[in-house]
Amino acid sequence: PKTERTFIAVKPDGVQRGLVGDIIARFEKRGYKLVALKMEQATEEHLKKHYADLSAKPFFAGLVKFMSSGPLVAMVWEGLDVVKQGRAMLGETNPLNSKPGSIRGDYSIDMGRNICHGSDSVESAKKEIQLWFKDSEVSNYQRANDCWVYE
Ligand code: DAT
Ligand code: MG
Repeated sequence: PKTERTFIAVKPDGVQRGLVGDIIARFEKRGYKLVALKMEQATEEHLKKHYADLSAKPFFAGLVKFMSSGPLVAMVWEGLDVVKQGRAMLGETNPLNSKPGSIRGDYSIDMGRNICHGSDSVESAKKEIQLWFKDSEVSNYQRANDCWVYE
């Protein structure tokens, strides 16, 4: 359970707005462990795979275009319940429904500029991590302070 992993991305708007450090800091301070990170300008082809479940939606083309419009920061975070907790830390899909204290609730207004992505289930996290990272790009390491994060 402590080794559950989730895929978190700072979208191109979050990168442009200088929010990468803040978003990383929130996961670090919570106690989660960073196991993979890269900056990448993803292709539309890649993003169509990432958002395949949404391909029938009217906003799909615009979403893929926006997500490919600049570099994003892709990450894998590890820890207890990190998929669900990560979603809670991001806030709701619509920033207007996101509570202050969440990333979207603190930094965004518009659904199409909600600055971050997080896997919505353990299953989709597995798929997304495989889509964005090679096995060799994900680090396995022990953190010396884990005994101060987990009982
Ligand atoms: P989330 O990113 O919270 O997992 P999602 O997977 O349903 O939300 O949709 C992916 C992204 O697509 C979302 O972050 C913003 C955009 N989006 C979702 N619903 C939308 C809508 N009704 N209109 C415009 N953009 C939308
Ligand atoms: Mg989603």
